[in-house]
Amino acid sequence: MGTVHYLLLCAVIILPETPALPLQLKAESGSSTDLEKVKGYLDKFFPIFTKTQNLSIEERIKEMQKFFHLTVTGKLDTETEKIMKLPRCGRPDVSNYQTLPGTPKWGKTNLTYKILSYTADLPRRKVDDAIKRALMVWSDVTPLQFRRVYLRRADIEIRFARREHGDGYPFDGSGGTLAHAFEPGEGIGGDAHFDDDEKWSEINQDINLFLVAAHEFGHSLGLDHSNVTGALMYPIYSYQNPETFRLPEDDRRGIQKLYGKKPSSS
Ligand code: TQI
Ligand code: CA
Ligand code: ZN
Ligand code: ZN
Repeated sequence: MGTVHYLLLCAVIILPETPALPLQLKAESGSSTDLEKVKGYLDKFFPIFTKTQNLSIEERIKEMQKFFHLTVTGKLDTETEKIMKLPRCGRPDVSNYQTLPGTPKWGKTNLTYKILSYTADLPRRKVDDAIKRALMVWSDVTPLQFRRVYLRRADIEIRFARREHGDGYPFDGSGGTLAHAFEPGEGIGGDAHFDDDEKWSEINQDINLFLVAAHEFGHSLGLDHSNVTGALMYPIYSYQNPETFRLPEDDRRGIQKLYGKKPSSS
């Protein structure tokens, strides 16, 4: 039995478009919704600072700004608001996670995968191709090898599904969660599910299947989120051209810590 790492669901915190103002000012003028939303965001993603009761909201914002390498002002400026509006997920960002808790990993290097269902957004062969390339991101830098199977059960079973789909982690319709994956293990372990209420795409604009799949397979192989901006396992979706995609160094170090380097081909 696998565990899906979902302590908190991804959330899009929508903050009203307003110029940067000190928080107290915002809270005083009109409703306190801004302040409540910011608190909600910080409670959700920076809970470590909630426990330290003495920290003011400014100080907590400063901590968040430090983490994201923003200008540390303690104020809800445009830059900070922008980050808060991005789709976020997972657990707190405070430490440098690389591998999942308990360091689950596959005890073999030959892994199988199976595609159980498809999305109507893309032709089947595009899906096959995106999945294959997303796995290659990881097999290119480790001794891992992936082989597709069609009939028997596979280590990594991939499917597109909507809403409740039998694992107790229902998808949420368009937006929000895009996909999830289970840590290495028997049964559902390693499996990756994609929300078919998203608009999946091969290239840009919408949600790029290759990039999301590469991220999910990182989880399927035992990686957790990284706090290195630009890493594939960084918990904010940022579009990169899949054609020129290169696995960032942070992710490479993470996966090689688990499985070692790719043996030089003889
Ligand atoms: N799905 C989350 C994710 O894969 C689910 C999740 C949260 C998760 N915490 C986890 C899975 C810890 C395993 C371990 O991160 S998501 C992104 C990104 C999502 C998000 O739909 O929010 C990508 C899926 F990084 F862009 F935010 C893919 Cl790339
Ligand atoms: Ca969704
Ligand atoms: Zn699922
Ligand atoms: Zn993730």
